[in-house]
Amino acid sequence: MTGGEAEMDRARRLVASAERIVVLTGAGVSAESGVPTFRGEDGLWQSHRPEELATPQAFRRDPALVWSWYAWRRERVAECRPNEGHRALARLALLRDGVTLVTQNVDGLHTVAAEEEAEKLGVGPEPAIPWELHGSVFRLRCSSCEYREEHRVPEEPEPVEPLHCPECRGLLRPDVVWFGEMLPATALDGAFQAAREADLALAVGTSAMVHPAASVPLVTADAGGTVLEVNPDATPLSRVASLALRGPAGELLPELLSSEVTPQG
Ligand code: BV8
Ligand code: ZN
Repeated sequence: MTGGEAEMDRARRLVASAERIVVLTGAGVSAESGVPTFRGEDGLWQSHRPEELATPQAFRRDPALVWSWYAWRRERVAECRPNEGHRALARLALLRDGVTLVTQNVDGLHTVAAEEEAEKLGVGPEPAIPWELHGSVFRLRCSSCEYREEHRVPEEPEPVEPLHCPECRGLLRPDVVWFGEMLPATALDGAFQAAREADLALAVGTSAMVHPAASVPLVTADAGGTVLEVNPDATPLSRVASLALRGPAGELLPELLSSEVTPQG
């Protein structure tokens, strides 16, 4: 058995013996779907710095620039499909109790995978719908009142100026969490509750640099649980991980979870 096979074997045994699993995903889980990551060489933030775009100050300073960056990302993501990594995670959550998916991603691909895999299994998608800690580019909210709406990519090209709220005429903005903004309390509580109760945390495709999201696996480790990292590169989480599978999630997750997600029958 090669090193990689021995690691995979150990990782599969960790998953099989876990009672409760919390999974934290980052942009890396969507890389093989063609969604650019943030900090990689083709990352979104090579052309722009996060402070320029993913902050409320940037939106106040130049709403059209920030709006059009998100419109461009929505159009990019709308062409992307869940990959086998998303699907393996969705099937794990649908077929096993005690699995909670948590994502930092705003691309909605875990939810598409949940709905499609649940349809195939003839079950409801709820167990595989992730806590979206940083929101979604496919939802808009008003920057002045509580108004929110789903926002799919329209047929015609998106306007470059932000839309206005039908309730108060305020500027609509992407329903994502910008730097310096609070994370949605329900998602944050759900994620950290699951992390405290988990005996295994999977950290998949995240550079583990953005907090408080990156702390989810740390909470499991602090509570005596095990951390398993799936990432081609090492990250700040690697030091608390008992095991790391160094490679692409789209290949490693189906292999890691195959025995868990083949419908018994
Ligand atoms: C808050 C939404 C407080 C918008 C995003 C100093 C120290 C610690 C913290 C801070 C600090 N200074 C400031 C802070 C707080 C700040 C923060 O953490 N900053 C960091 C950068 C230092 N956090 C915040 O501001 C948060 N809010 O703290 O509020 C507060 C308190 C009281 C009152 C008010 C406020 C809000 C953070 C949310 C920011 N929003 N996104 C948008 O998407 O445009 S963050 C952004 O980064 C994305 O959400 C993304 O998900 C997240 C993390 O990035 P990753 O997902 O990890 O992606 P990345 O490209 O970095 O890495 C990809 C990984 O995948 C790599 O490791 C790569 O190796 C791997 N990979 C590549 N290919 C594959 C792969 N893995 C597997 N398979 C592959 N094929
Ligand atoms: Zn409004």
